[in-house]
Parts: sequence; structure tokens; C-alpha cells
Amino acid sequence: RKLNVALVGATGMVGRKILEILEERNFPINNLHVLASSRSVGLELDFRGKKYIVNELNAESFNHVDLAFFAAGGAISEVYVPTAVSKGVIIIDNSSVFRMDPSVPLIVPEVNPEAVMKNKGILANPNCSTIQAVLPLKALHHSYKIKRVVFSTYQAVSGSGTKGYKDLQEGIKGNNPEFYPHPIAFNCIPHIDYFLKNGYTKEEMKMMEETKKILNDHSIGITATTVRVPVFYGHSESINIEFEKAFKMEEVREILRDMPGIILLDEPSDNIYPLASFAQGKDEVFVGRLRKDESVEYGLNLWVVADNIRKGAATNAVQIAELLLEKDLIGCS
Ligand code: 11C
Repeated sequence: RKLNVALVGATGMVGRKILEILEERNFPINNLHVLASSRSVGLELDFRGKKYIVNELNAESFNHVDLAFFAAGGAISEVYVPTAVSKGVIIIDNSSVFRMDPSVPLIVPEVNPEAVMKNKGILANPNCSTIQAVLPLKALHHSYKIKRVVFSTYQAVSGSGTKGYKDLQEGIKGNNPEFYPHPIAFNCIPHIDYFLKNGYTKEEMKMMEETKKILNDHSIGITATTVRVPVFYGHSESINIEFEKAFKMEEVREILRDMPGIILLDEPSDNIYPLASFAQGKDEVFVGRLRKDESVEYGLNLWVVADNIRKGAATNAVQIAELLLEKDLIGCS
């Protein structure tokens, strides 16, 4: 069974990576349509040894399409996802527009694959910093029930797309930022996305809300501080967890080792722990620096790192598509 696939935002950082991953994972494609704004029309993209010309996205783009990946930002998703759905296309949307809609499953395949069954045509891909966090959280929640989580993130500039990437590249050479409000080179900026009335940033609220939705537990207390750091690829996160129940460190290690999608890197005496430089280009979520938080009864600290463009965006989106195929939830036109 081969699908007719459209990729919206094909020339962006995530769009290009989706194409690469579809090829790497040998996703069954019949016709491929690469779509973008008028700016990119005519560009050529390579896929499986063939050149594909980028076409302009419009209402007709979704005729005879089975599956569409959207990676062109919220404004485009808002307009064109409903158009595509009305034509019977199944959508995997990378933007945040539909993520908190109760009728839209928000999926990390290793964590809540069962939620795909409830889709009504749209499936949302979570925020990158949420995706990597929920793998270890899900594994441990099952055994010890999480009461509270404190996220502190160290996020790569590629999370902002090419504009953020360029600011760091240029900043290292001494040039002023064009995208971030402050220099990102040799700096940390505690400001990702925009500020909300409650003092949190949108990125922090995404982590808090999306995590509860994916774990399907709104009773967990969560707070977050998200920080942009001068790293090109790979988000790092300190995750402090308080459980309802007592745990044994050896058991925690075993649970994390057994969780699909996680690689435990935790030999601090040999300087082994997850690093963004190591996670770059890989699809797994790396977990290490395991230690008891002795300031509370049942506390645990973790350091969690993943490639934000791969597992944090493109790989997870393609895995959702594979899940749809596996569960026979997608047909051919
Ligand atoms: C960042 N996490 O690093 C963001 C990028 O909602 O999909 C992803 C934004 C999103 O800036």
C-alpha cells in the first residue's frame, strides 16, 4: 500500500528533515507533492534520487492526496488544514494550532499510540521540548505516579528555524542579532516564544499543557522555565520529578532502559551523560544524571537530551504516519 503524500512547508528546516526521514525510513509513497509559499516555488528538492519541484500551496493542492504533513507554521495550518481535512486528507500537523483541541490527538508514538484511534482527520505533533520529556515521564508515571514536575530547558537555536540558526552563526562572528531580542552567542536567553499575562512564555505553557494531555493526567502539577542557549541542534532538559510512591534507583534505571525510544547514558564517573552534540542526528531520547532529589520524600532528577529537529519534530511526525498505517487508519485515494 502506497500513499499520495503532500508536504507543506517543504523547504523549511523541519520540512526538509521530514523528507529526509521519509526516505530513510522507506515510507511507502506513490505520489509526492512538495508545497511551500510563492517564495520557494520552483526550487528543487531531492527525494529518493529524483528531483521534485516545489509548487505553491493553494486550495487545490490536496486533490488526490491521502496524507499531508504540515510544517509551515501556525498561520498556514490555520487556513489550509481545514481545507485539506474537508477533502478527506489525513493531516499530521507540526504547528501548535490544534494541539490542545480536545478532538485532536496529540501523539508521541512510544507514549500514547492508542490516542490515534480517536482522530477525526487531524493529528497534532507536539512541541519539540515536550516530546523528549514525555518519554521518561510516561515510563515512570506508570510505576510511581507523578505528583509534580519542574522543567528547566536549554534549547537549541534550530528550534527557531533558520532565523535563530543564523543569529547564532552571525553572533559568533560578532554581528548583532536580527531575530532574537538579545545576542544568543555566548549568552542564555530565558525567553522562548512570547510572554503571556501570567508571566510564563508560550513555550513554557506548551510544555506544561501538552505534557498533561499526552500523559492523559491533568492532576500532575507542572512548572517550566525554558531557555534558549547557544547550541545549534539538540534540546537539553533538567527534569525534576516528585512521585507519589517510593522508588528504587536500580528499578528506575531498568524502567528507563526498557522504554522504547530511550537510551540511558548514565555513567558519571566515566563522564558519560547525555550531550546535545551526541544527540544531534539521532532519533532516540537520551537520559542520564539520574539522582535522588533528597529535598523531598520521593524526588528524582533527570537530564534529558534529544535532537529537536528529528525526534522533536520530523521523526515523530513520520512515526505518527507509520502508526496510522500500522493501525489501518489510512487508505489510498
Ligand atoms: C523552540 N520548541 O525550540 C520551539 C520550537 O510549537 O512546535 C517548536 C515550536 C512548536 O523554539
